[in-house]
Amino acid sequence: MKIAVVCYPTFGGSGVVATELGLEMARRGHEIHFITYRQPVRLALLSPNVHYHEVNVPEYPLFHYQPYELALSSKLVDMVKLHKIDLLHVHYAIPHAYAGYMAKQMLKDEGITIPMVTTLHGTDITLVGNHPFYKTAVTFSINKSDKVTSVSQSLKDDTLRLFNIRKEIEVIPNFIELNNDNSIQNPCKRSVMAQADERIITHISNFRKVKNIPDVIQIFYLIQQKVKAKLMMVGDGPERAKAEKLCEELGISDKVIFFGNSNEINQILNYSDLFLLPSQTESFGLAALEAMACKVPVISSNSGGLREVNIQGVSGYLSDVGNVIEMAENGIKIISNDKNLLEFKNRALEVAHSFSIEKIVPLYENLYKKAINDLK
Ligand code: GMT
Repeated sequence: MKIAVVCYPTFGGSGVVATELGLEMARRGHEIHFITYRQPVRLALLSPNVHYHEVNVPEYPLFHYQPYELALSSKLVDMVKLHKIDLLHVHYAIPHAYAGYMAKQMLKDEGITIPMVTTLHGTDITLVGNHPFYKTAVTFSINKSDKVTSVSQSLKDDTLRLFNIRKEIEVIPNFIELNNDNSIQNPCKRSVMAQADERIITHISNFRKVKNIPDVIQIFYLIQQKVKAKLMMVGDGPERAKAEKLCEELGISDKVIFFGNSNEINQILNYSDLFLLPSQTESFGLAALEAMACKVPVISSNSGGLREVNIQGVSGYLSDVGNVIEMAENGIKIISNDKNLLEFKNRALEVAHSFSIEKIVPLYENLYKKAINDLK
C-alpha cells in the first residue's frame, strides 16, 4: 500500500506514534509519505520506502492567521496524485481530519476516491477539540472519516460522551518496540546522573500544565526524604521554569537534573528505577509505556487511559490526580527494597509486552486494507 501520514512533527506522543507506525509499515514493505510542516523528530533516517513532503505556508502580512489547513489539503491532493497514494492516515482530529476531508473532496472532483483513517490521540478530543469554537468542525471531520481509531477505550468513551459521533470507533492502543536498546550502541554513564547508592527517578513530558509538573517535584521531594535519590526531568515546555524555581524553594536543586528535550530517552530510562506521570489527564500515556519497556515501574495518576497501561500493583501504582502523598508512599514502597524493585521492574516489562509493535501494527495494517476494500 502507499500511505500518506499526516501528523504533528514535534516532541509529543501523537507525532511519535505516527512516525513509529509509518516506519514499521515501511519495514513491512509499504510506501510511506509523511506530509507535515517539519521533518518529524523521530524520523531520523529516510529509507527507500519512506518519503517526507514539507507543507509550506507562505507568510502573508495581511493574514492575521496563516491558513495551514489550506496548504495541507492542497499538498495532500498534489501528493496523492503524484505518488498514486492509496490511503490517508491523519493523526489528530484538529486540523488534520478537517484538511484530509477537504483533500478527499477535491480529489473526488477529479474522479479519485481515497479512504481516510483518523486516529484520535487525546488532546484533540479532551482538551482542545470540544471547545465550542472547534466542536462543530471536529464532529464533522470525525463523522466524515472512513475509519476512526482511538488510542484507548477511555478516549473512545470520552469521544462518544463529548461529541455526537455516528462512526464506529476502533480502539487500537499505542505500541512500543521492545528490544530497541540503543543504549548498547551508545552507552551513557549512570555515574553522570547519580551516585551508586542513589535511586534514579525520571519524568519525561512536554512540560505542559496538564502534566502536573509541580506534583512531580512534590512527589520526588517526599521520596528523597526517605530514600537517597536523584530526579531526571526530561523534556521542555511552558512549566519548566516554574519547576526549576520550585526545586530551589524546596532546596533540592542539587538532586534534580533538567535535561531539556533529549534524543537519549532510552539511555536515561535504562538507568531509571521509577517513572512519575501524575497527569491531570492522559488519553494513553505513551511515556509510561516507554518507561515500562525499559523495565521502569510507574507511579501515575489514574486519569484517562493510564488505567489501561499502568496496572495497579503490577507495573506500578495509580492514585487520584493530586494525591502526591499516596504517590510518594507507593514510590517509596517500590524503590526502598531491592527485591521488590526487581519484581516491579520485571512485571513492568511483562505488561509492556502486551503493547508490542508486533501485536499492534497488524491491527492498523488490517484496518487500512478494510478501508481500501470498502471503497472499491
Ligand atoms: O500530552 C502530550 O504529551 C502530547 C499529546 C499529543 O497530542 O501528542 O499526547 C497525546 O497523545 C499521546 C499518543 O497517543 C498519548 O500517549 C497522550 O496520553 C496524549 N495526551 C493527553 O491525552 C494529554
